[in-house]
Amino acid sequence: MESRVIIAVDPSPGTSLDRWVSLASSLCDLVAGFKVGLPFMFSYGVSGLRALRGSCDGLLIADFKLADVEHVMVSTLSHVIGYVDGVIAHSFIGLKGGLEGLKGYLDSVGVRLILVISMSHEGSLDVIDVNIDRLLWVADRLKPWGLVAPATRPQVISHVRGRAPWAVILAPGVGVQGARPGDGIRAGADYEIVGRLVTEASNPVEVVKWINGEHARALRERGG
Ligand code: BMP
Repeated sequence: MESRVIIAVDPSPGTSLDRWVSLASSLCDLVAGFKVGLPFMFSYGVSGLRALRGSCDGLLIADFKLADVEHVMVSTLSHVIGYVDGVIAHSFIGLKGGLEGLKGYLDSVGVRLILVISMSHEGSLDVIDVNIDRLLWVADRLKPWGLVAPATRPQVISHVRGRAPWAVILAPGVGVQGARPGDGIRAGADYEIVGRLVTEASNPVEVVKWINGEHARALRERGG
């Protein structure tokens, strides 16, 4: 079975790049890929991203949670676009002058767009989740490759799965944030994003093997 795990690489200050490059090499055959965000970019810059890319040929996702006007998002991404397979943006910025242009740019360079539909923290209920059907409308108009929905609220994943059968669903919140490995997959996600549960483990390889086993069980339980 192909792994459904995407590792979130979120270095705390002072961590060496070598640590992440060797982690990525050691996990490469066991995971679907890796996701980096602003902590990684501020710590190691574009050369760090290039080094991570070189350490594993799995999926590499730039998670800058973009939420700006089109030309600023495109200009931001132009620095990293040669090294990543996917990019995460917020869906609430809407289509005209925002996501339409971003999608056009990413299509032209063969990089996948992933939109945030709901987040794993409680604050997502304040604004984002009460507008979830509108955000799904944005996604439906654009048909990005992927959508983010929280493993911490599996009922939201089921809702997104029902409304967007065409989407690859990525579910964060597994481990430290409270969801158990498999919760997201069981609810209809394709991948679970896992950070500290793996990256702070004394034996990341064993933890990933365990998560892969839980995912296999979740897939059997959901019948797929
Ligand atoms: P951890 O598994 O260590 O809690 O990390 C979660 C990762 O998923 C982080 O990289 C974070 O940016 C990301 N994430 C999240 O936690 N909740 C969301 O709703 C969306 C995310 O991308």
